[in-house]
Amino acid sequence: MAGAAPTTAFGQAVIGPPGSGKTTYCLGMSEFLRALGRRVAVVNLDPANEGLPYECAVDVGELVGLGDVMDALRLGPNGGLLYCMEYLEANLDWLRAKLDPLRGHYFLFDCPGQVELCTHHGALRSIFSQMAHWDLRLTAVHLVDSHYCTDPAKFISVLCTSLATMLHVELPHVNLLSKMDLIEHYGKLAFNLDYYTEVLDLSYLLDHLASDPFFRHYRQLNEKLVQLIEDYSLVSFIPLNIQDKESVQRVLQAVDKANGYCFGVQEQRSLEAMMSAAVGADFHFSTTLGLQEKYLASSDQSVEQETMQL
Ligand SMILES: Nc1nc2c(ncn2[C@@H]2O[C@H](COP(=O)(O)OP(=O)(O)OP(=O)(O)O)[C@@H](O)[C@H]2O)c(=O)[nH]1
Ligand SMILES: [Mg+2]
Repeated sequence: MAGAAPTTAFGQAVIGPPGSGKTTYCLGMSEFLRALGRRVAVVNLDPANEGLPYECAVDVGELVGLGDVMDALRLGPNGGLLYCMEYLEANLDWLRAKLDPLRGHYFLFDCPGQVELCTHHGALRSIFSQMAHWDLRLTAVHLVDSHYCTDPAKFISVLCTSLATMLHVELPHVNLLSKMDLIEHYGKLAFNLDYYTEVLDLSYLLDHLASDPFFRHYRQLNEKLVQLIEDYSLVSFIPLNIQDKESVQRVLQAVDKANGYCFGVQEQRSLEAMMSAAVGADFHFSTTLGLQEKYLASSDQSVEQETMQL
């Protein structure tokens, strides 16, 4: 049988600003994956997370507590959190000892929301990089609240943060616009949703901003920022409604492609994934979506194996 060595593990590092929906995503994605028949282990790497809605296989809170750190070192919540991540970085043996018995599982890492951890602080990147040495192949799943689409200035700042995160974290990367179920409540968007997800011609955003007397003064700055984003040509988004199975399926498809899961242990799966990549279409997943839906409805645990063999 061709494919990855049995020790290779796959998973997702779920990152994004505070309140973007990371913990909710971990719950929704873990339920979806279990319905597909994958063995899932959710790892909480956020010491600030309280009352976790999912069953947690490993909790960083067992290693270091945010409250203890704040009290002992007289730090605020932000500084305390950064210290906790540095402490984890310095004690990765603990994490490895927790993860090794879970080999064979698909990992979801629920990460802290401090933006600096993903844009310039080194601890989280170093933890991910060490995991790669443990043959743990992660996709960074970066959630951004779709609310930001409603304001062109906020959307430009989100594009900058997403680009900085992609460059800093150094993992295969998928950006998501979360909470799509709420987008209609936020008011009418200035452009079609595709415009925000594809991130193509940003000059329209500039024109839209120029109509605001405040932002007119910053046109040159915004032009340079937009030019930078377009020059890298890296940022795009997938819309996510965590309640909608098709939406979660589309996300999973992109994540599996990014971390190589779809080229994994089953020869058949590898072949179909390679054909998909070759023809530039979602050959395997889209043809089996109907079947997966059917099995999801009946919660059949063997669905993934069966669909892979089609
Ligand atoms: N309507 C809606 N609400 C959501 C969705 N995802 C998350 N929420 C809500 O948004 C709030 C924040 O969600 P969390 O999952 O805790 O966000 P988080 O990114 O883990 O937050 P931090 O851990 O504080 O950084 C909660 O009240 C969730 O119920 C979604 O897809 N739709
Ligand atoms: Mg959380």
